[in-house]
Amino acid sequence: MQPGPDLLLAMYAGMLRVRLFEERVRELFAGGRIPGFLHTFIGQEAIAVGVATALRADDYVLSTHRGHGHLVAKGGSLRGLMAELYGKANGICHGKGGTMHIADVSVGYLGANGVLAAGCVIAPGVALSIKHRRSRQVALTFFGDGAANRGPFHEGVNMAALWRLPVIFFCENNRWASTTAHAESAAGGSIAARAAGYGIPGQSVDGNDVLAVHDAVTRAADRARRGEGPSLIEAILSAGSATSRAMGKPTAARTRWRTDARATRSPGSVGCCRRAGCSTASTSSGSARASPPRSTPRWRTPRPVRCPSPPRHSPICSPIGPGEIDLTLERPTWR
Ligand SMILES: Cc1ncc(C[n+]2csc(CCOP(=O)(O)OP(=O)(O)O)c2C)c(N)n1
Ligand SMILES: [Mg+2]
Repeated sequence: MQPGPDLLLAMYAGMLRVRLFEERVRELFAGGRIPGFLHTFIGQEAIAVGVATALRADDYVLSTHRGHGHLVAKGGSLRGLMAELYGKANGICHGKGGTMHIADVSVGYLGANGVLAAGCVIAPGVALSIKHRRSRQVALTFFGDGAANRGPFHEGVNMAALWRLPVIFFCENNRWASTTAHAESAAGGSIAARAAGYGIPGQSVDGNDVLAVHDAVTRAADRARRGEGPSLIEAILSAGSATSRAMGKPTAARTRWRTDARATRSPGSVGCCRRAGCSTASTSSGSARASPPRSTPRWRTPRPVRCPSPPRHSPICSPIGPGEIDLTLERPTWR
């Protein structure tokens, strides 16, 4: 089914929102203002938005180490996310999670995860709960092409298929796992084709095509809600997405990757956004810089995380509005 103009516009705005947020995060990280490690979502915007717009607001998403875009598209708060990246007390996980451990249960985002393919075995557990509660929700887990070569992928798909659980296994194939090329590390080539071994539907889609992603997830979600079990979707990105790397020092493989004809087709790379009044988006959160750092020292057992109230933007994203983030930068207080 072809989405109407409102949904198309929302998709476009959502992809822009993800891209502009990540561009700002990348700048801040490069400037030493955000601590730790960083895997941005640049170049994979169509996947996050295609998925989020196909799911219900109460469906669950389990993310990867590269999860900012998934959260933003699912309706997560930009302020809360930016504050989390800064390690501030008003971050979505009180500044204790950081980029690879963000979570926001209030929007159905059950968490990023630094352990590759971990979501593949957590999602069947979530789906088992859905099945028991008969809530007709769906649990979608993202994982990378590298993660697809780990055991938990096979364990999770096997169990979900056996018990007909409402899971969507969604592989983001950006053709690289750190410095290892997919073509040189995955037997058989197609990850979607592995579905046949478990007797479930498997489909490859163009990961730069938001409509193709939306369509594939809509069908997989319908099937899951009908009680027919899981599906496997592989979204393939053209010649490597703009960020199939963590930010770090250049290596020979990274240099090779950079010479790929990448990003030219990536959906967030459109040039009209600044004219469209979105220039405030290339900024960091004012509340993040101004708010206090997390108060609990690292070595104490953290208190249970209290989830913030639902953010005001809908899962179908709107462009970043004036005031939502601002241009002012300061040295972060932990330094
Ligand atoms: C179990 C495990 N092994 C190794 C790593 C180190 N590691 C972090 S990212 C990464 C590459 C992941 O590639 P892929 O799954 O394709 O995701 P992408 O980074 O391309 O989005 C590796 C090996 C890890 N985080 N977890
Ligand atoms: Mg990859």
